[in-house]
Amino acid sequence: MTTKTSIRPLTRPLPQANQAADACSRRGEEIRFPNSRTCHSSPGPKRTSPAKVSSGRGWVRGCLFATLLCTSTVGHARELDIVIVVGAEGTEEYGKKFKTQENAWTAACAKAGVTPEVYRGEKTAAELEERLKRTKPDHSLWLVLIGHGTFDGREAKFNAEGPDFDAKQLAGWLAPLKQEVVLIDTASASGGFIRPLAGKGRVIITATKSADEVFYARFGEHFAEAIGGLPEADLDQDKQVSLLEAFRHASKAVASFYENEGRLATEHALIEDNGDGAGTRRELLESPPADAKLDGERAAQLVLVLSEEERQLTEAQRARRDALERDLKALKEQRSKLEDDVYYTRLEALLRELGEVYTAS
Ligand SMILES: [Ca+2]
Ligand SMILES: [Ca+2]
Repeated sequence: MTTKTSIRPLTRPLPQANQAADACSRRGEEIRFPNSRTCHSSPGPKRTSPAKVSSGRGWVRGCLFATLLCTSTVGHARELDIVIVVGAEGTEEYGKKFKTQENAWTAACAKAGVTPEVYRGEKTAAELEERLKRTKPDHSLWLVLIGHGTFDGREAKFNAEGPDFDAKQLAGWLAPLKQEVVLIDTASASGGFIRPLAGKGRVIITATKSADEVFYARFGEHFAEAIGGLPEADLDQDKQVSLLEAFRHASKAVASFYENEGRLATEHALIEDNGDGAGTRRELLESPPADAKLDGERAAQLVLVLSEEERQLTEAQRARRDALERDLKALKEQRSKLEDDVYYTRLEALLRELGEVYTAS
């Protein structure tokens, strides 16, 4: 666990900060601390993978993991519940597709050390409502919807066996939950689930951009394949696939499908994790407009199948680390508005706390 430490100006960086600076130097970045050395190098080696994405945190994590003084190779238990809902298949062909997705999720959960709960059948809606009432408050929840969706012009619905349920109903069932909730709705018309369900502590991924996109959505097939750790989906090459990476991989695969088929795309996936109720498409993440408030920051930190290094952190350590990384990103975004001394003092303090998270294990 992290212990709170009063921060005072350093005459030289702590070992962790020093190593962060060294790693930074190797990558051709610049980092300076007040009253300490400047680390400034020529451009580092060029990245060879065109798919690799700069997360802005990789170098920090890399060198801090190198300082992780962990004597145990046993991973910590996950405080994560995965609830999978499989809807009405409609036809045998779709039933097979849904089963393939369910199997991919089950396999991914097995790799993650999490036992998924699967709901299907005539009582799906009622059983899901009851299940959500029993959610453990100290566990985060991922809810995965696999199936068809519908839109009657007013409400987007998930087509369960037995009675359907709509976005407002699901929002009501989830309302009492205080923990972080991830909703991955891979059904057609799922875009209609974003606005009623968005909010603080929510990550929502939908196969379509609106309730109007009602044709069968392929997004879920690719997402289920990626979330288990598909190497091609690991854009930042940290040996794990985040929710954001799975979203980007699946969105791109869907776009390629329609392009290769010469067909007009009938599905455009969205991700929403900043709580404003407006989802972001992959294309915007590829070329973000200046000052755009895009989604994806939190989703980039959430992973089902953790890398070997990540498994050495407890959930509490990971949560603290994730919060510090968000603070680090926010600080960098304010860089132009801050005096050098203020910026580097805050940067140093954050790196020091990050170091404490890793050495506390
Ligand atoms: Ca990754
Ligand atoms: Ca948003």
